[in-house]
Amino acid sequence: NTLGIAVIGTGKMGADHVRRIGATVGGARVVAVADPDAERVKAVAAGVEGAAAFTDPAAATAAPGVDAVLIASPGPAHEEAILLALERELPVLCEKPLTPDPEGALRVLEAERRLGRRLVQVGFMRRFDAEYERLKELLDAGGIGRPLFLHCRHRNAASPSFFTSDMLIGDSVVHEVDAARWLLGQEVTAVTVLSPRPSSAAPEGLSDPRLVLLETSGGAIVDVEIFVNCGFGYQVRCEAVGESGSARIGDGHAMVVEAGGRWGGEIAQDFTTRFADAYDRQVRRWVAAAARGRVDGPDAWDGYAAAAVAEAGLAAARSGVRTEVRMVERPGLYR
Ligand code: ISE
Repeated sequence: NTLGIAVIGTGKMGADHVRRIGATVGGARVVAVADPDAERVKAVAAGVEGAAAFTDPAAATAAPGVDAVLIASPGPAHEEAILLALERELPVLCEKPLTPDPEGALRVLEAERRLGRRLVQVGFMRRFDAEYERLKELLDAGGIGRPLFLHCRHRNAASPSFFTSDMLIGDSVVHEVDAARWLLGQEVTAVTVLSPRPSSAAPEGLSDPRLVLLETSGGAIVDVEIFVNCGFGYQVRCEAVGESGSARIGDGHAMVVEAGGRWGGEIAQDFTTRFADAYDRQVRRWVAAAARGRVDGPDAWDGYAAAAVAEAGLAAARSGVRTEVRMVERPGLYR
């Protein structure tokens, strides 16, 4: 029995997921794709046998054979697409951010509360990355003692033309927010954002890079350098410092070449390359759980928490002062 998937949004991530479902994910196939760009969606559908193209997400979600929905449209379009899927009680994998603001995420939580079950997984794919998993195992086993700091570096070679200063926090640092919550098993309670004079490589008006400080409920501190026009490649690093040791991931030294009197390696240029395995495993796990009508990855609560932290981060970036995160109490469904 194959799971029929509707993919909403056929930009960079949506097209990559369509390719992935065809190439590396068993037990599932794409039966519908939707994108407001009619030419683009037709071209993507043409590459998949039996996939129908739509410009309207509602029509794609209601198409025959759709058992689950993968949402990869821009953040502001997520809420509507999720609610459409939930109306039909379909399992959802939604790219991050779940919603750009906590209010939208709360409406998703409310829709799941009415259904009485969780159907939404958020695309925090770092939880499926082998290095992150090892770090989490080490921390959980107490291998470096109580964590004091996470020092994170998040660099993109270049930002796309539509990228804004808010997106450095809401679209990029949101990954570190989720990774920190997951690795530490704590909530983020306060955010401070420092913005140096922008890099001259950053597009006009973009506050890039930035330093984001997160405080957590267990008294740890997470510092994140976000630099989305670093020029040289895609790098995501994390060093955990605990009371009795430290551990580092993301050096990317999978292969070191020594030749011609030099040593060196390659730096991935893009997240679809660096996290290719994580994306594959994420979608496979989602498909396996969705086939049983379940969610076993990061859920809507995780999406809400990240949105609440992002909201505090945006306020902190504007005001320049430390801003506390406001969150509702965790509903029973998510405990
Ligand atoms: C993008 O949306 C991602 O999710 C990438 O992982 C991140 O590195 C990038 O900065 C975001 O724009």
